[in-house]
Amino acid sequence: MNIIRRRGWEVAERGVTPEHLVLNRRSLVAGATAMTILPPLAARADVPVNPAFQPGRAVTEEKYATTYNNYYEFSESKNLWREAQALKQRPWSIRLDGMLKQPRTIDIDDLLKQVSLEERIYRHRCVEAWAMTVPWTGFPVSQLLKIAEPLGSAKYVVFETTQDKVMPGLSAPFYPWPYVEGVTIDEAANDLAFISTGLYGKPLPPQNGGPIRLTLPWKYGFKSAKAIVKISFTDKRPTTFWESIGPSEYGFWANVNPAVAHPRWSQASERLLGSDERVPTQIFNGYAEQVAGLYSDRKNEKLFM
Ligand SMILES: Nc1nc2c(c(=O)[nH]1)N[C@H]1C(S)=C(S)[C@@H](COP(=O)(O)O)O[C@H]1N2
Ligand SMILES: [Mo]
Repeated sequence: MNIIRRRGWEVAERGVTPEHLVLNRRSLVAGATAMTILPPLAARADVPVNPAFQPGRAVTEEKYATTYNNYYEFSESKNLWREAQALKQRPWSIRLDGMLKQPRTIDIDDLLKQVSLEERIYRHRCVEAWAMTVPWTGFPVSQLLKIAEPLGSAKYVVFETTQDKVMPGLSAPFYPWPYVEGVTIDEAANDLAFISTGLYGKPLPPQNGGPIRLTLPWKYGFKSAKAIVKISFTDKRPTTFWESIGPSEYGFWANVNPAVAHPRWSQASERLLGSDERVPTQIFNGYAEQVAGLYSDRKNEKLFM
């Protein structure tokens, strides 16, 4: 007989309940103890699940999403999660800078008190053609815009990743650190644009970009900058990290499109983490209804790579 030792909070009926419901219920129970020892607002288990975001496919098992990562500050390999634990998640502050009413530095926990957290299940599509489906906790970027109060003349929001001594990749030559990503203000204001502070009902693990990262599910994953320490507003399009390394391979817009191949491989399908199943890739990663309108007046731009 197979004897399974369960921790107190694990639910027994896992086999008959859809995976994401199990995850939510489990984290609800786990939350009671987690809240007393963890930062209070990062990913409380009692945040409402937003039912508007149905991923249309199974949620990826947590162990795959948290052990197969892209995070070049740590390593070029996918197996960096252990090393990433060295990145201290508190204290953590974020510089709000550039074309906004009042440049300032804000503590992450002060920021989290000013937003309403929710959980959303999003599809994620890496430009390398692997994909996952995960429940993020966080808040829409539009709430950040309200707090930051950019000037009417600002056209872009730029997100910058921390540069910490525990990140061995920073000493690798060639890469133009810090990791910088950006979107237009109207993209940032779209309801899909999200700032994540949690994953699977828990505080966002360092390897996934904890304590705070961008999550743009209709764009290739490299647009979603991790471990954000600076958010600035500008009227000039920023040169983003991957774009400056290879502009023909990783453009500024980077919207998912199965019909536009990467110079070195097709983007027609993707491999789901965990099952390794190959499924067709969808235009805007399946979020065209929400975001296609952002691009109707931008036909002259290289929108898809
Ligand atoms: N700072 C930083 N952010 C980053 C990256 C990185 O190397 N450094 N990799 C990007 C890429 S290519 C992807 S696919 C996603 C991966 O997120 P995940 O590891 O949580 O799945 O993070 C993005 N954000
Ligand atoms: Mo990626």
